[in-house]
Amino acid sequence: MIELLRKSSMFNRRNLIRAALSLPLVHALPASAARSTSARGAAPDRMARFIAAMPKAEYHVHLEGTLEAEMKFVLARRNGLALPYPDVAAMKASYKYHDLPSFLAIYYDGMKVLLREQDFYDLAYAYLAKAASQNILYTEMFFDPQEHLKRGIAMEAVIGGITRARADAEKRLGIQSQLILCFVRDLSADSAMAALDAALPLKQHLVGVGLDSDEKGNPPNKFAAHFAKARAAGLKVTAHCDLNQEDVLEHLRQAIVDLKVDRIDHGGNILQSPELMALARQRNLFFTVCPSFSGRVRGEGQPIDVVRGMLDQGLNLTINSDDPAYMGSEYLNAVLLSAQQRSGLTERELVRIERNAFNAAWISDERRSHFLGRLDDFARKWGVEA
Ligand code: ES4
Ligand code: ZN
Repeated sequence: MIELLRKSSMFNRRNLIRAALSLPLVHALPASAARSTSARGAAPDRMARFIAAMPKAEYHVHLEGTLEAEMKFVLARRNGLALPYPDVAAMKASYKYHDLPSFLAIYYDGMKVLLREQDFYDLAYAYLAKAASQNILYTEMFFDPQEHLKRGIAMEAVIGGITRARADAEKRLGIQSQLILCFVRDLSADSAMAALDAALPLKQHLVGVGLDSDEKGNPPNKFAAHFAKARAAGLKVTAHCDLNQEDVLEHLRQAIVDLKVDRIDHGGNILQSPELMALARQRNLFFTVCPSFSGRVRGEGQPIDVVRGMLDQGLNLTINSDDPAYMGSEYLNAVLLSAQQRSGLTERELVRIERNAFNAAWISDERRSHFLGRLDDFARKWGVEA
């Protein structure tokens, strides 16, 4: 269990000493983020305990979206930067968005405190420690290097810090992870290619490339050459098809048919296309759904619940936390519990979702069997039939 902070100020002696010693900033996480789901409420019920104890995997988490306000203050101070908010509460109160662009503006502004290799280390280690504390055995994490290159930070510092944190987290906490470089789709195609070229010498630290940020006017095909080059270098390919975006069905079609991606991030609007659903089933495609950000497809009639809809349509969905620091500091256990309540998930369906998650991993068959075995043991112990 992660120790809770006793002082409200993040600039207490302990944190300053920790920063000076370059120790992980995991203890700088807010109490709400550090508390496990099972600790919520006086008498945690079986479902919360079930979700907390279940072996899990996560694929749709933007590392920069795990940058908690508390850590922003620590890093800003360490890097001699001023923040436009007097304290953590005021900063968190500013996290108000109503759509993807208004969310992204806050998210990109927030990451400006990340300057040095150690900052990327601290960011990644804090997320991995949080994930390990929630029984996440394995995660593939996104990062947005173009935003950091723009601020003059070297790709080696970004990937180097995250890679060092991954190694330490595996050694100390047992959590395994890989890294996915995302192209920021609303920047130019040249900027994305420059990022890919800067990253390819470090490709042994990456498992794949992805596509995120503002979708309007930025279809997957804009990145056909980038995806082809990444594939030729041995990397996997995934793409966001965020919910209810302009031309989202065409974006899904391009991703699935033209680019033949290995996975889809979000993708809930596929429920509006029987043809694309048939293709996704045929291809055994996995979807990384984030119900905190995009739980319902808006169509002609009643909004459709994505989690329930995908399960009932026999699509392979996984459930993920996306940008937890900007979504009420809700990490995977809390996200799963909300989804369980909202979408009426049974324990059996929750196990099916995590089985999907281990099947979605870009890992060897041996590692996959090991993780699936852990999940089977869990299901047996809790009396849930496979
Ligand atoms: C994102 Cl939810 C979402 N969609 C697209 N791009 C993103 N970057 C961070 N979170
Ligand atoms: Zn995302």
